Amino acid sequence: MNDRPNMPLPDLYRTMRRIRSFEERVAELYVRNGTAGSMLHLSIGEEGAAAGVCAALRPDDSFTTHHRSHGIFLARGADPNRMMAEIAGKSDGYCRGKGGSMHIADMALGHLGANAIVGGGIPHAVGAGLSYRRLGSGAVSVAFFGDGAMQQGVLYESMNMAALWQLPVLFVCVNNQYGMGTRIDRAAARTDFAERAEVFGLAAMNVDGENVGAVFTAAEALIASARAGRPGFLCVSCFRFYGHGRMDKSPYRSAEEEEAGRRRDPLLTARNALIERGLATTAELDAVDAEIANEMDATIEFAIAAEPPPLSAMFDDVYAPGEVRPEPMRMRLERILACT
Ligand SMILES: Cc1ncc(C[n+]2csc(CCOP(=O)(O)OP(=O)(O)O)c2C)c(N)n1
Ligand SMILES: [Mg+2]
Repeated sequence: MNDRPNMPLPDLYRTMRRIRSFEERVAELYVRNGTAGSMLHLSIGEEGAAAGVCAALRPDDSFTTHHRSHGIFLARGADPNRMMAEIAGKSDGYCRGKGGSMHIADMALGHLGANAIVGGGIPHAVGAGLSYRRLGSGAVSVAFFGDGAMQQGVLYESMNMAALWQLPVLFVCVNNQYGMGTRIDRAAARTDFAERAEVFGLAAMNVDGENVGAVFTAAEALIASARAGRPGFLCVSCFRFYGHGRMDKSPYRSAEEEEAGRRRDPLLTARNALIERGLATTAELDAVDAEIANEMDATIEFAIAAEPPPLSAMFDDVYAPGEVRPEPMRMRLERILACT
């Protein structure tokens, strides 16, 4: 664990606990048939990446994420009620229930959008970086993505452009070792990702996501560098504790691999470090966990009680005001049937 005096380890622990607790309730909502759609990607085991990087951001910074992103937005300060409502497809959600788990966005907190296309959000962060540079705003944009995106051409175009134009951008690869059922060493010829980013001229680091303090320290340095005009790349290695999505029982991983992976638990490691350093007692940390469990329990009730968006609002916020909206399916069918 890192020893920097300004490292907010108790806060980082709290953020990670809030993410895990929230994700456990997302799984519960799914089992209770309360989620909109079946595609849910939990980030349990990956909390160190979200908490460590987001703690190093400024309020005016922005970010884009991949599809496994509830934790990143929570670490940024998202309201868990509004997030759970979005996952449940309710109108109290961040995108009025129309984005769902994989398409949450919120300009107020600088969330430029989660994206279900592997690598899809990366160039958006570069675009944001370009605008910050031209406006001289001093802000940084972060692109979060999985190791699957390391094999996508769009990442390399984006890294090149960011390096060439010296944009305030940080690329963060959350390397959970798998893209669905494919282990990284079956998809990548070389798995040292910082080495790849370095040749583009980025300031690049690999860090162990089990150690949230190390993630924070690395992110802080790389974000400062990006702000000063040298973009960065951070690869955070971690283990996805559960399947790719809620339907995936990970048949491609052995019980031994799962057990060893789950021992790399960033929460447990931070908890032990807090106790060893005398920064918190077991009882205090148990109280933090219990308080967070209560807060997150309430998100399920909030999401279930919230209203779904009315059918009449289907195209609101989807089409620009004044734009011609598509003819509703029923009217279209009636028109076609009337002609026959
Ligand atoms: C361009 C593209 N190709 C394939 C898919 C299907 N797909 C969805 S998630 C995923 C795996 C992504 O793995 P990774 O980037 O490592 O993220 P993780 O799920 O591990 O968090 C794939 C192949 C997709 N969404 N987009
Ligand atoms: Mg992955």
